[in-house]
Amino acid sequence: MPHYNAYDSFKTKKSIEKKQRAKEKAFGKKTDKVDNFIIDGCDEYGVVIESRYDDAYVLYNGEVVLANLRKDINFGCNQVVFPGDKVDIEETNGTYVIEHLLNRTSILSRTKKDSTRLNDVGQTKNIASNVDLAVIVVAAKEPPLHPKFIDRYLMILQNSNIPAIICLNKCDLKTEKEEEILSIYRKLGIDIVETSTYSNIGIDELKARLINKQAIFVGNSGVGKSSLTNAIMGNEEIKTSHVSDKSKRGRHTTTTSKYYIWEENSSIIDTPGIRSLDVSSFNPIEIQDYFPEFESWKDKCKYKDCLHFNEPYDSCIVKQGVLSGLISIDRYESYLRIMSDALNIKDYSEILDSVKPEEVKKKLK
Ligand SMILES: Nc1nc2c(ncn2[C@@H]2O[C@H](COP(=O)(O)OP(=O)(O)O)[C@@H](O)[C@H]2O)c(=O)[nH]1
Ligand SMILES: [Mg+2]
Ligand SMILES: [Zn+2]
Repeated sequence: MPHYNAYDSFKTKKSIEKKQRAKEKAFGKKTDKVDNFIIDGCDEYGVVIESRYDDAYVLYNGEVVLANLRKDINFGCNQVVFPGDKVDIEETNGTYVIEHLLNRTSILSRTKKDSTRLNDVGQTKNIASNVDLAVIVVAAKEPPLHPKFIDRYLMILQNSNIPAIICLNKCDLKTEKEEEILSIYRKLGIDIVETSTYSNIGIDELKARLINKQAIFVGNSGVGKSSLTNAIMGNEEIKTSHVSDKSKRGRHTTTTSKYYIWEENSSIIDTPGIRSLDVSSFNPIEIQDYFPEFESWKDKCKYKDCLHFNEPYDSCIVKQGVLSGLISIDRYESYLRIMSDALNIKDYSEILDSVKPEEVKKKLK
């Protein structure tokens, strides 16, 4: 696993300097920034369960405490610690302070790692730390299952080097159509667990995947992440919302990521719906790397730097793979959608139409 550290949060000189100035204003002298904030280990660490603007709820010695960030690193930046972070805590007269952050094994981020464009605090979009496994939760229905909801998450997770599985929740509502979509991911070798929190199906299977791991639930609002967390926790502590009948969309109940321990060494981070992956930091030529099924085709494209986008059909073997039905058109559509975001092009429908396999065309008639 690659090693990321908290400097990810203080990415560029510009933002560090800005904070340094703010600190100097507050403390009236130069300090050595965050240099001694990150350490390799300590005797007893706490785990951040919810981070706020300049403090965090930390699970420490079996209880949840509210801890402030150490003064010299607390300068109005809400991107210092994240759920899952291990922190060294000091207590003085009932006041808790996060003195150090333990080195991270992974950090889940919505933006591309090590990008030169991560140049101010507002753009850093880290979600959780030290994640061993991510569960992409989707619903069979309400909201409807669509590959586009899965593909961006797969991209985020691969980019963050975090292993992922898919959990199809609300399997009580599953039909043939959803099974077809799932088969795309089965072919890609992704582990899929089907669950229903209503019928108590698949919960043990899901637990078996999560045991001894720090796991995270990601997925759109309303798919059942909090209900699954409830089912695994085995109590009713976590409130879930009701899908409003009008829009069939879940209402936001979880507004920040939260951390739950359900077994010794086994935890779940429940996240609010992550709206989008920020693709502006990806180089368009790299996006195909996140679509492994293009792999065996793309080297045969006429142009070495083929983007499988605007290139003519007869020069692009990936497009031919889509037309022949050997590459899923839904996945290709996801690819086009992400590419058009990255290239800042609004409409990709013409490209998509040009590769629709005959049977798809017939269906549409
Ligand atoms: N039919 C069905 N509905 C479910 C299931 N699990 C959760 N729901 C409902 O889906 C809605 C959203 O659930 P919630 O856990 O808040 O989703 P979250 O936004 O992903 O955390 C709630 O109304 C739940 O009662 C399930 O297995 N089957
Ligand atoms: Mg929720
Ligand atoms: Zn091509």
